Amino acid sequence: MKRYNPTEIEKKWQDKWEADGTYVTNLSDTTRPKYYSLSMLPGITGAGIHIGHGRTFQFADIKARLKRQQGYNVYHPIGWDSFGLPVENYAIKVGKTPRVAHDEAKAHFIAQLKRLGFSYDWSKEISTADPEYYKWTQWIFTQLYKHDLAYQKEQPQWWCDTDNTVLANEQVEGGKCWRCGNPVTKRNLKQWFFRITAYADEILEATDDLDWTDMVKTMQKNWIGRSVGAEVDFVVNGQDAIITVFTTRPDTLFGASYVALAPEHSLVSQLVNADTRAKVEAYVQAAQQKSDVERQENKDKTGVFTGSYVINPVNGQKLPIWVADYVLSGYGTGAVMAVPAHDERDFAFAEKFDLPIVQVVDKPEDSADVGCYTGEGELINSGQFDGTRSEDAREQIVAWLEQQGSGRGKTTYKMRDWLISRQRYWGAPIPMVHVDGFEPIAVADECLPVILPEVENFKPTGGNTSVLAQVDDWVRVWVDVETGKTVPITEPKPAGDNWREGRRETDTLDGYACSSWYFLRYLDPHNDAEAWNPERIGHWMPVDYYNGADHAVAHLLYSRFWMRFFHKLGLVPTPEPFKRMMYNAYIMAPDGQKMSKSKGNVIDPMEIMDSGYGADALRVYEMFIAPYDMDAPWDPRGVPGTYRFLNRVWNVVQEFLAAPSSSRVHSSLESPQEITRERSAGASATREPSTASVGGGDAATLLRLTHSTIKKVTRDIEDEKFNTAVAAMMEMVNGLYKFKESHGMQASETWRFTLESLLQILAPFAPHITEELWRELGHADTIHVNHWPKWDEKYLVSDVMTIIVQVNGKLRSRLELPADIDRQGVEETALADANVQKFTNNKPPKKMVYVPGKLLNVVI
Ligand code: ANZ
Repeated sequence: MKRYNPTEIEKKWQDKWEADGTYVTNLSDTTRPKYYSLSMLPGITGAGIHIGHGRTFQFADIKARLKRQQGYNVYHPIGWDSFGLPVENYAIKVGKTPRVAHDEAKAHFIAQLKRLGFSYDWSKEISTADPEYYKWTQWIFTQLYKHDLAYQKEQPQWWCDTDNTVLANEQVEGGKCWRCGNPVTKRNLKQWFFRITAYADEILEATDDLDWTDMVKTMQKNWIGRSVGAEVDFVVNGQDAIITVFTTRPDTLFGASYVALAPEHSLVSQLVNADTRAKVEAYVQAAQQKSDVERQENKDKTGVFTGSYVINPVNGQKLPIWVADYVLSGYGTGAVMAVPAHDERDFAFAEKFDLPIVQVVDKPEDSADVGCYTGEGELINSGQFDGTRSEDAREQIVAWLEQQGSGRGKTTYKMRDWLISRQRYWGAPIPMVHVDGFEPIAVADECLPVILPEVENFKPTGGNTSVLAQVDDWVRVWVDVETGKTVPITEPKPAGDNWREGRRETDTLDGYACSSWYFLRYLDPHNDAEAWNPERIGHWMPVDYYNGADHAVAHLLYSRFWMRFFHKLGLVPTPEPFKRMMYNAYIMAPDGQKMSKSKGNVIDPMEIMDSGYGADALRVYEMFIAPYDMDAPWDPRGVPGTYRFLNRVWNVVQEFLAAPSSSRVHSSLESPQEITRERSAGASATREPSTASVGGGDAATLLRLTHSTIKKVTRDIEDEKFNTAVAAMMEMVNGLYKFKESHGMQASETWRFTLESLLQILAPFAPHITEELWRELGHADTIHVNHWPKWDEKYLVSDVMTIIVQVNGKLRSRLELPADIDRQGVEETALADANVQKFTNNKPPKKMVYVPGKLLNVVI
């Protein structure tokens, strides 16, 4: 019998698939239903992928394979997130240019992905650092600029001293840089932003309806952080100044006992007096050393009184104005009205500084809150609003304030505009030109791309610009201030009044910009006249299945923002890019820790495949290891286990091929090989045999097992329950071996149907072995296209029956019994049943009356 040798067959089929273009998609074919399955664009790093990444890629591959086998026109592309910090930092580490370091690392990536047998359409590969690609990233930038969604602003920005660049809010995690983990500081800089906040409401409102992993949806909503409330104006006592606060609880306005300003608030300096000035200034300075996170987490509240007061618009009360660092300058108005009785931070502050605590919302008697009550209730101590429910009072008090001209309804967001410029070399140049006395000028479409110049030394200097600022011939440029057309400075100045000397923008785009639209370019990757053809992508968008294990906030928010923008321009058919988005959990190292190079616990898929187990055994274990959303430690015994399973699949098919043919079925044929020849000449679909082929009830057992497994695996892949799909196939194979032991193996139609179905449902998980065996069974075409078995419910009807048991004519019990149980079996089970025994008291029955399949009456 031939032995299973993955090393031999896997390479063979990978080459054959490539030669045949098995996974190449005809994007213009709109006659079949489409399925667009995508893994998040891989970022290139030196180390290549480990088995955790491999698993993440595999989810979208399996979904693609299922649909391809089901007859869909499936698109499963691959490409590279080539620009950005990770690649540039890697290049610095290995002492090569980013381009060279990237290309070398990419070659290793490709080798890994190909060995793993992913069904990518390699003919449409893209890279975000190719000029043909970033030309269109730049074009999108100019479109955003022309629609007032890209702008420049000077303000304090997050700055990472290690990576020498500014960072977006989304790239600062707990006060630390997302890449290097070092604490960030702030620098005052003029930077480019995308106005994502203009889309905050739209994006937020569409989030609930998305068919996405809940955790990701929640993270998106929290990041946008919409708060509905009001702004209230407090007049400063004795000054011509107003302090506006943002509050989500205007219903508590009568309970305000002080107002607190962020240390950075612009009014602070004018509220101090000779006595307080020095103390306040010292406090403000100290606060600037702390990060927002520290300021918010700090339990011990700090603050200082300014010496001034405001007037509460609802009751004319004088309230002291404090400066406190728990109030953040970047949120709301940077000022709060403090209500210690109903807000915990204000409560802690009031206790510490001995400020009044006035309860204005009655707390329910059963409330467990001590000191401060943050829930809803009836208003008290609130003048004309006493007795009103706090939920209703919010609206009424805002209406009253609006009438008085001292407040208004207001919605705020935690999300800030998207900071997109970077002071680093390795990115798409921002396609803008500066000319004194003019607004920044967008480079004309026909002058794109603005090519990233080659430089000797690309390393960041730590200054406020990228090294591009030193490439004088590139920075200086002739520009038509009207049209944005550009001509190199080394050429003569063109004739005409509009031509000036300008300076190119020297910041580059953050990598996140490049990866916010790649799923559109995939659909039209070689188009050099436009970013994509709207008609063509009209058929293919949205992405049907999107998978990743990272970027739950930034990448998905940015992509949704751009997609909505394109939708408004009429360039895409839907406002949302990803129909179904799944976020998978991590594979941990065998020691239970996160896999990382620094911990030395990374497992390279190549190692496992090279040791002779092959890609299929690895792939099957990657899915079997755990549910997709549960972190799981890698078990070194896992792959040997799935390898044994695949061996059993291999061997049972070999036995079938060697088995004597069942004369009843194929009386005219000699051997399975001949059956095979007949089949491959005809229809490729597996014919369903009649129950008679292996003989009555025996065949029914095989068919039931097969149909129920087809159903389970189909449903499980649809629901991303990949691990239980594998378990079901393992059970099926165990069942086949048991059946074989008791009934023997025959080259029957039933066995053929069973084994071919098994190969078909296993194919997405183990594409190589299934292809090999499928061909051995005589098929001339690939198993991976148009071959998914259908189950027939008729084989799944339950084979149990319900028998009603009476004692002396009264219903006492119901028994679920196998349909083929005989009368004696029914009687014995009934007499042993606890409910029955309660009434028979173990006395032997006088007689028993049995209505077959329905009822047993025990007479005592
Ligand atoms: C009075 C009040 C009474 C508040 C009460 C809460 C409870 P979210 O939900 O996160 O939007 N706040 C406003 N601006 C702030 C800032 N810049 N820094 C720190 N805190 C700020 O929170 C809104 C609430 O946080 C606002 O409502 C305000 O306190 C505070 F019983 O106003 B509240």
